[in-house]
Amino acid sequence: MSRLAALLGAALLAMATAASAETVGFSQVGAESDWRTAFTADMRAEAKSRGIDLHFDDAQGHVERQYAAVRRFIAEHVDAIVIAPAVVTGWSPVLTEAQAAHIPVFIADRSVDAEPSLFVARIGNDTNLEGRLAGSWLAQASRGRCSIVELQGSVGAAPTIGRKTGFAAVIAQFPSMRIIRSETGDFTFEGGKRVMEGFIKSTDGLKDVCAVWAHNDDMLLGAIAAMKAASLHPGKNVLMISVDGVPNIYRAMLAGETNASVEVKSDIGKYILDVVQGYLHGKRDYPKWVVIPTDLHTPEDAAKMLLPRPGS
Ligand code: GZL
Repeated sequence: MSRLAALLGAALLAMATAASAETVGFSQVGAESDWRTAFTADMRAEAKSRGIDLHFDDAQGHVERQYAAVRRFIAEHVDAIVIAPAVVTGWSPVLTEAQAAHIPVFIADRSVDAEPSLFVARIGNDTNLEGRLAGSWLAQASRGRCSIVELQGSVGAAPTIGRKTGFAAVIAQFPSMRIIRSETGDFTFEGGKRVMEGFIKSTDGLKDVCAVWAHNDDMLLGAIAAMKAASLHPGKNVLMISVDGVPNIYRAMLAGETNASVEVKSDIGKYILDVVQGYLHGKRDYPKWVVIPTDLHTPEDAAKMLLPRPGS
């Protein structure tokens, strides 16, 4: 009898656990960069560790697919929806539909320009600060005299807007610092390589260029590949700076090919799901923006930054 009772108890516990597990829809931008794929892996692992049933959708960079994913999550009657938005605009209609269905929405990573009442909170980094930190580092490294080429992120994405604005605000204080070329590489390695190949082939090439500023590490790594193929020396006679702090940028620092990266934490699943589960369990005093901290790293930090993180 005791064996049967134990089996029944285990079955009831499993049923109760399954019944209490939250179902969360997660609409992800895509898989355009090492930062993005690390964020996705972290969200999947964190959801699994919490027994959350994660409905995942990769929009492959197309915001229209994100709208469709959110509508699918609504039809699936998920308990909550997390969105990492590809672009800042166009979100109000589908967020209104989620609100009408009484499903709480949480914005993760990038921001949206929608009415704040349409989502519980945004859990994400300060992209304008990232641009300012990069601009400040370059002003110091170049002693305030630098002609810069810029590799922009995806058009209309919050990190593109924030980093460009923050960086420009800092260099505007230095009359001898200016951006002489700027194009989008869409946050990808291939995009950065293609844009840099175009800069190198242009009339003046990289003559007089003091620095390359890229809105993320993947584009800078692509630019480094293009520069090395043209027998140029990135990180030596051209200062190189980017954003994200992915492992390959620290490897490039150790190889002397880049000089600084502003870290954007990608292991943010715990922060996001803490807010989601807290809200589902009745907590209501969240700020509209839960800020994820950032920091700038240089080659002196690179070896340490490549060590396994505690708890990883
Ligand atoms: C973090 C994230 C950005 C990364 C890029 O702001 O939204 O998008 O910097 C990614 O690598 O494509």
